[in-house]
This record gives sequence, structure tokens and C-alpha cells, in this order.
Amino acid sequence: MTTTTRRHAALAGVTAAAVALGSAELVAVLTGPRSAPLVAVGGLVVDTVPEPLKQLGIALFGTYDKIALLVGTALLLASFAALLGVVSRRRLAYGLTGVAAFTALGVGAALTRSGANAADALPALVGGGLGAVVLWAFVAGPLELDPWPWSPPAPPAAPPPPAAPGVTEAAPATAGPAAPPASGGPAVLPAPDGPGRWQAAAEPAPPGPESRRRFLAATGLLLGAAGVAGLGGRWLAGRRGVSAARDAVTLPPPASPAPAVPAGADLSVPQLAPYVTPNTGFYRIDTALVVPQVDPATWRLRIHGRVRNPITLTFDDLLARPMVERYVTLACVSNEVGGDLIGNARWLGVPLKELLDEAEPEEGADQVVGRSVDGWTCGTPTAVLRDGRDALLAVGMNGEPLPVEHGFPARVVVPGLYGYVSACKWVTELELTSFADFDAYWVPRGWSAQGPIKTQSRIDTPRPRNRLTAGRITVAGVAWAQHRGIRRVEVRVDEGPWQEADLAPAVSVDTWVQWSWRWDATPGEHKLEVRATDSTGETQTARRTGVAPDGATGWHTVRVTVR
Ligand SMILES: Nc1nc2c(c(=O)[nH]1)N[C@H]1C(S)=C(S)[C@@H](COP(=O)(O)O)O[C@H]1N2
Ligand SMILES: [Mo]
Repeated sequence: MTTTTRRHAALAGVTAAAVALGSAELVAVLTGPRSAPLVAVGGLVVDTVPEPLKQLGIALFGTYDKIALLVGTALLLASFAALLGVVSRRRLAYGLTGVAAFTALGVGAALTRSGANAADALPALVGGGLGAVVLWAFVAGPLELDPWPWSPPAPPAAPPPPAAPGVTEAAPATAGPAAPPASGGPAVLPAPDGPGRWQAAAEPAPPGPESRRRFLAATGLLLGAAGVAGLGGRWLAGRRGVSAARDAVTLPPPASPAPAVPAGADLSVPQLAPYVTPNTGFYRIDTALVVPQVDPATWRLRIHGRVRNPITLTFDDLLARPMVERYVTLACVSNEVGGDLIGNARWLGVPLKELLDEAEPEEGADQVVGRSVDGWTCGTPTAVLRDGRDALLAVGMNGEPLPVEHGFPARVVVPGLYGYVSACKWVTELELTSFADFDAYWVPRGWSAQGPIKTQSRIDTPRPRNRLTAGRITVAGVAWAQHRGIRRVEVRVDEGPWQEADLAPAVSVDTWVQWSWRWDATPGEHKLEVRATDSTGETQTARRTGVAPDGATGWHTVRVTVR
């Protein structure tokens, strides 16, 4: 095989794969975005890759880890497809077997996602079928271009192929259809335009410029069509999303409004995180490769399991109930010391305690499992949800219906617990069970079943890259110990004595607080450290630990240079 033929074969393989994926996206408009092979396989990867690898992915790509995963999957697939194209030229069956294997993978991934039905197999099946047709067309069908056989022409000394003696020598080396033999050639030589054109390619002629042009035009056209189908499919799927339904929601006024944010809660210091995080700037963490689109008209919440009175609520039922509104700071267990996977919002919702009281959990049902429409689960202690704190089944965030990526139409928010054990987005079930009987999503993946938020503090300003001049510098940041509250924040410079920072007022013990400290900075390199003490009197430990299994510890440290 020459380099050119190999390159063409690889391109043919990639084109077949692109057609497969693009057409599958189009079919997935009907069957749902999670049935698209790329998303389904990506989802399978998300759920099954070993935890350290996932952490590496998150560490490398941060909140872009999902895009990185999809791009990575696509690149991996492209290399396989190129390989399949090349082996197809040795034997088409090899390539078709590969296509079948990938189709099976796509079908398997789509069917094993939670809530999948038989129709979810369609995108991969249609895509795989079309991919196979394209591969065939390039290798042995109407789009086939380079001379056949794909192996280099036999050297002159070699005996001529037995099937067509003398043909190799006799035929003129033209790229076009075989010229008729000069005189009474063997019957196997096809007519110029007849079927069996593949036999004409038995000539040793290299692919001519015209054939190459034809090949590139065909691949270009198909790649373009695949791209249009893929992007068009995604676009159409987006239009079938729930943003219109969300716009149509009118939230009721709260029966119990949130306390006003006290004057001075927001110090308005440059670089310092605002006291209330705007929805657009709120961190997003979940395992969903495509944001679940949940129609509030068909949404249901089932409270069931070990309860005396199972309850099913519609979205309208929910909105008809008295709502409370509270500021609660949500934090992710994967937040590194100094990290930004934390945000404070005003949530509107129904107290979970009331719903659970109505359902009447049985004795020993110590875990409430929140289950999302996409099958993700989290486990929350029943006692925490009933101890009087403002644990909410939330429908509103900062005065709007929940943004779709933050759980529309409903999610759970529990002050004091990390999101992975409490804050189920797109929640559709609350199942009463016990911790002994059920492990939620992250538990078998090495995370603790219990996830109370650890007391933490962060320096938001100055930052390591800031140009600082000697004199008065405002050091400021946030500190949090949800549902316990922050009693004290201290800062120290170059491991000197701890100095007490000023605490800004906060709405409640369920939110973070801002703090600031005036520093008389001298020229040179300096190390700033912060630690917080919560209202139980416990001070943040200096011991640095990673985020797994139940949240990072240690003091946030910032090194700066002052001139
Ligand atoms: N359905 C679903 N809900 C979920 C998750 C998820 O993966 N799927 N992740 C949880 C985690 S780990 C966190 S920290 C919070 C983050 O909520 P946010 O994206 O609104 O900030 O959502 C929680 N709820
Ligand atoms: Mo999280």
C-alpha cells in the first residue's frame, strides 16, 4: 500500500465514522440527546473510569472536563476510524467488523443508561449502518478510487496474476476506465463502463489527479454533510429543550421571604467574590454530559420507599405549597483549598421537612436517596432533613426559576452538607431507605457516605500575580462553615502571629461570610495564610489533605511580591 492509498484509506474511515456520528445525532433529536452514541459512550466513561483518572481529568481540564472528555472521545474514535479505513482495504470484512463493534458499543452504552428504552438504540444503529455503507462505498463501491488491488503492483519479474494473464502488462497505464484491449483480450476484462469496474482497477496505475480530486470531493462532501447533521441535530435538540417551558414559569411569592442581606455583607472589594453569586457565575458540577431537559408539565416527584404514605407531586402541586426563601451557600466536596467550587444563592422552595413529615418515614429509614432523572443519586441523612434547618426542595434561584443546568424544574438544597450527598438536581425521586441498604452514586467510587461541609476560608485578594506596592493593602476573602457559622477569621504573614480579620455581617449561619484585614506591607516576598474558626469553637486544621474522601483541609496560602 502506498502512503497515498493509506492516507486515502484512513480518510475514508474517518469519513465513515463522521457520517455515522453525524447521522446518529440527527436521529437522537427524536430519541433524546443521551441516546447519541458520543454522549452515551462518554456517559459510560464518566460512570466507569477509575476515580483517580477522573480526578486527573478534572484537575487538568477543570470545569471544561466534559468538553475535554467529548473531544477526547471523538479524537480516539477518529484514530480508530482511520485504522479501520486502512484495514478495510486489506479486507472490507475487517472494517465492517470494526464498525459493527463500535455500533454495538454505542447501542450498549445507550441502552444501559438509566431510564433508557429500546428506541435509544436507534441512533447508533442508523449511524452504524450508514457508516458501513460509506466504508463499503469507498473500499469496494461506487466511490472507490485508487487502483485495485490495494497492495503495490507486482514487480515486473513476478509471475502475472493467474486470473488475468498478461492484462497487467497489456493495459495502458491510465487512470480512467480501462481501455479496450488492443486485440481479443481475455473475457475477464470489463467493458469500459460496465459493472465489475473493480476489475478494471487491476491495472497497476497509480491514482491519477482526477481520481484523487473525485475522492477528496466525495470525502469533503460527506464530512460536510456529517458536520451539518451533527451540529444541526444538536441545535434541533436544543430547540426541543425546556428553556421555553422555563420562561413560562411564574414563581409564587414566598410565604416566608429570605431575610434582607445586611448592609455591609458585601465589602465590594475588587477580586473578592460577591456575597450573592449571580446565577451565571455559579459553579456547576454534575455527571451529566448533556443537561437534562425536564418538562415541568410531565415532571413528578415521588417520595417513596420506607414511608407510610408515599407521595407523588406535580410541579403545580409544588408551586401551590407555601414557599420559603433562604440564602444558602452550596459547596462541592471537590473544592480544593482556595478553590472556587462554592457559591451563595437565594433559593426558593418547599421545606423538605414538611414533605417528609407527610410521607411518614418508617423507623430505621435513616437515608433519603435523591434520584435525578438521569439516574444520579445522593444519600442524605433523614435526621438532617428533619432537624429544622432550611433543607429545601428548591424551584427558584436568585429570583428566577432554577437555571436548567442547576436542576430545573426542581432540586434539593441542604445547608451544611456538600452537594454530592444532598443537592440532587433534576430530582424526581426521594426514596427512604437506610445507609446500610444503599450506596449512592459517589460512595462506591471512594467518597464518604457522610458529607458535612468542613470549616474553610479563602483569600480572594491579593492574588499571586497582583502588582503590589508597599503600604496599606486590603487582604480579603470568604470563610464558611454552613449551619454552624463562622466565629473568627485570622490571617498571618510569613508565619508571624495570627491577626484577627474583620468579619462582615451575614444573613445566617447557612452562608459564607466575607472578611478583610488591613496589611501594612513591606517590600519583598511574603506568604499570607488564613484560617477560620466556626461557632462551635473548632479552628481549621493546618493539616493539608486532598478532596477525597470527604473534603479538603488545610490553610489557604498565597505568596505575593511587594515592591
Ligand atoms: N443530578 C445531579 N445532581 C447533582 C450532581 C450530579 O452529578 N447530578 N452533582 C452534585 C454535586 S457534586 C454538587 S457540588 C452540586 C452542584 O450544584 P450546582 O451545579 O448547581 O452548583 O450538585 C449536586 N447535584
Ligand atoms: Mo460536588
